[in-house]
Amino acid sequence: MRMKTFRAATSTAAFAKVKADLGEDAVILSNKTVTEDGCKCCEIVAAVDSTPARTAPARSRDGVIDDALQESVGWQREWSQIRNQLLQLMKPQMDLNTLSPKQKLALEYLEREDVDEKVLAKIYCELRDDGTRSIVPVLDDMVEARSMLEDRPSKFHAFAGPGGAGKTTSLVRLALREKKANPKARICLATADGGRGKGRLVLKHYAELSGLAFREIITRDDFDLLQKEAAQFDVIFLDLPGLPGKTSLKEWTQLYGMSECRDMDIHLVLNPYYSQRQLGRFIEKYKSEQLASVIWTKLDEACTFGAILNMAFASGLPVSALSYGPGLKNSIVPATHEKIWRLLFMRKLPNGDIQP
Ligand SMILES: Nc1nc2c(ncn2[C@@H]2O[C@H](COP(=O)(O)OP(=O)(O)O)[C@@H](O)[C@H]2O)c(=O)[nH]1
Ligand SMILES: [Mg+2]
Repeated sequence: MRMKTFRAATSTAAFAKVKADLGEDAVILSNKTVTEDGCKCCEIVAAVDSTPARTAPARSRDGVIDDALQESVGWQREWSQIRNQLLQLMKPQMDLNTLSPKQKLALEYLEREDVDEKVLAKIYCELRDDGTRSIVPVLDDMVEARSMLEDRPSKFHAFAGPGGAGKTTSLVRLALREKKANPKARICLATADGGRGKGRLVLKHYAELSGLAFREIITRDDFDLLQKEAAQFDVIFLDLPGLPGKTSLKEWTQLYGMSECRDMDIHLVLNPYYSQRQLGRFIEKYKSEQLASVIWTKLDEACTFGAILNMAFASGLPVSALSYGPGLKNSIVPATHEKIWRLLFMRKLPNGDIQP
């Protein structure tokens, strides 16, 4: 067993060092806040089995490709073949002419919006036996629209997602909206994204300007403390960092002691122009019982909106908010079915602008 101590400004940064140095199999032995040169930082002690890994013999270039095809992507290839065969079998049955002209047109619109074949097949199956059936209730059953604060009164609302997706901006905007709607609400903005500094400063700035409390989470000790003082707040918005490399949300929330917090909803912030495969990756990376909704941002930069339907179908997650501009004012709204259908069928943003 090889043991090593790592220090960094946040647990996220220290954890990234552990992974880079000791690899994926490293076990965390301790994780605490320490003071170094007068500044708080995170210290992680990690260990790894010291038996040297067997190094693979050098391979020719062709050998490397053969290995790759046989091993890592083998099952993907197999699955994709099975999937294609299934779709081929279904296609003759997916005869759009069996639908009413209105139903057919609606399905063609969705196809234009990059709605996935599996989703189209499901809608087709729901419609084909009843020419009078509108597509709207079928879609209503597929995507749930749920307002974050009204429908699930959790204390902690954490914002997760890839770097640059719009987590910090959405958090600030939703917090300011809540403050405006409920001036007496006791709101806390907390950040666990100390790594690159900018998001942290944005939150601190808006918290100070708007009279909201601000807390910084560097290690699990800070989160423990915030949980202890949670009773003095009505809602705590928590900004999470973009997770490095292969780190999953579950792994990360365990590191900070957040995975045991029963009073926490995590919202996944995504843009509609991520590819279908990328969204599939995110579903894996951010899988968690605490995951409560998707916030769609940068709608104003997208040209199709099928991803909203595809993601709801693949993950079963409701949509809680729609963001359609970089500004802080009038650029995010709670999601409703009507707003989602306007995006999908008319490319109409919540502010009425039509996307080209
Ligand atoms: N056009 C547009 N820009 C956005 C939207 N939401 C966020 N942004 C911008 O995207 C950039 C990254 O946002 P940020 O909240 O820092 O992302 P984070 O890394 O996920 O926290 C910033 O420049 C934001 O102004 C949106 O809905 N539309
Ligand atoms: Mg941020």
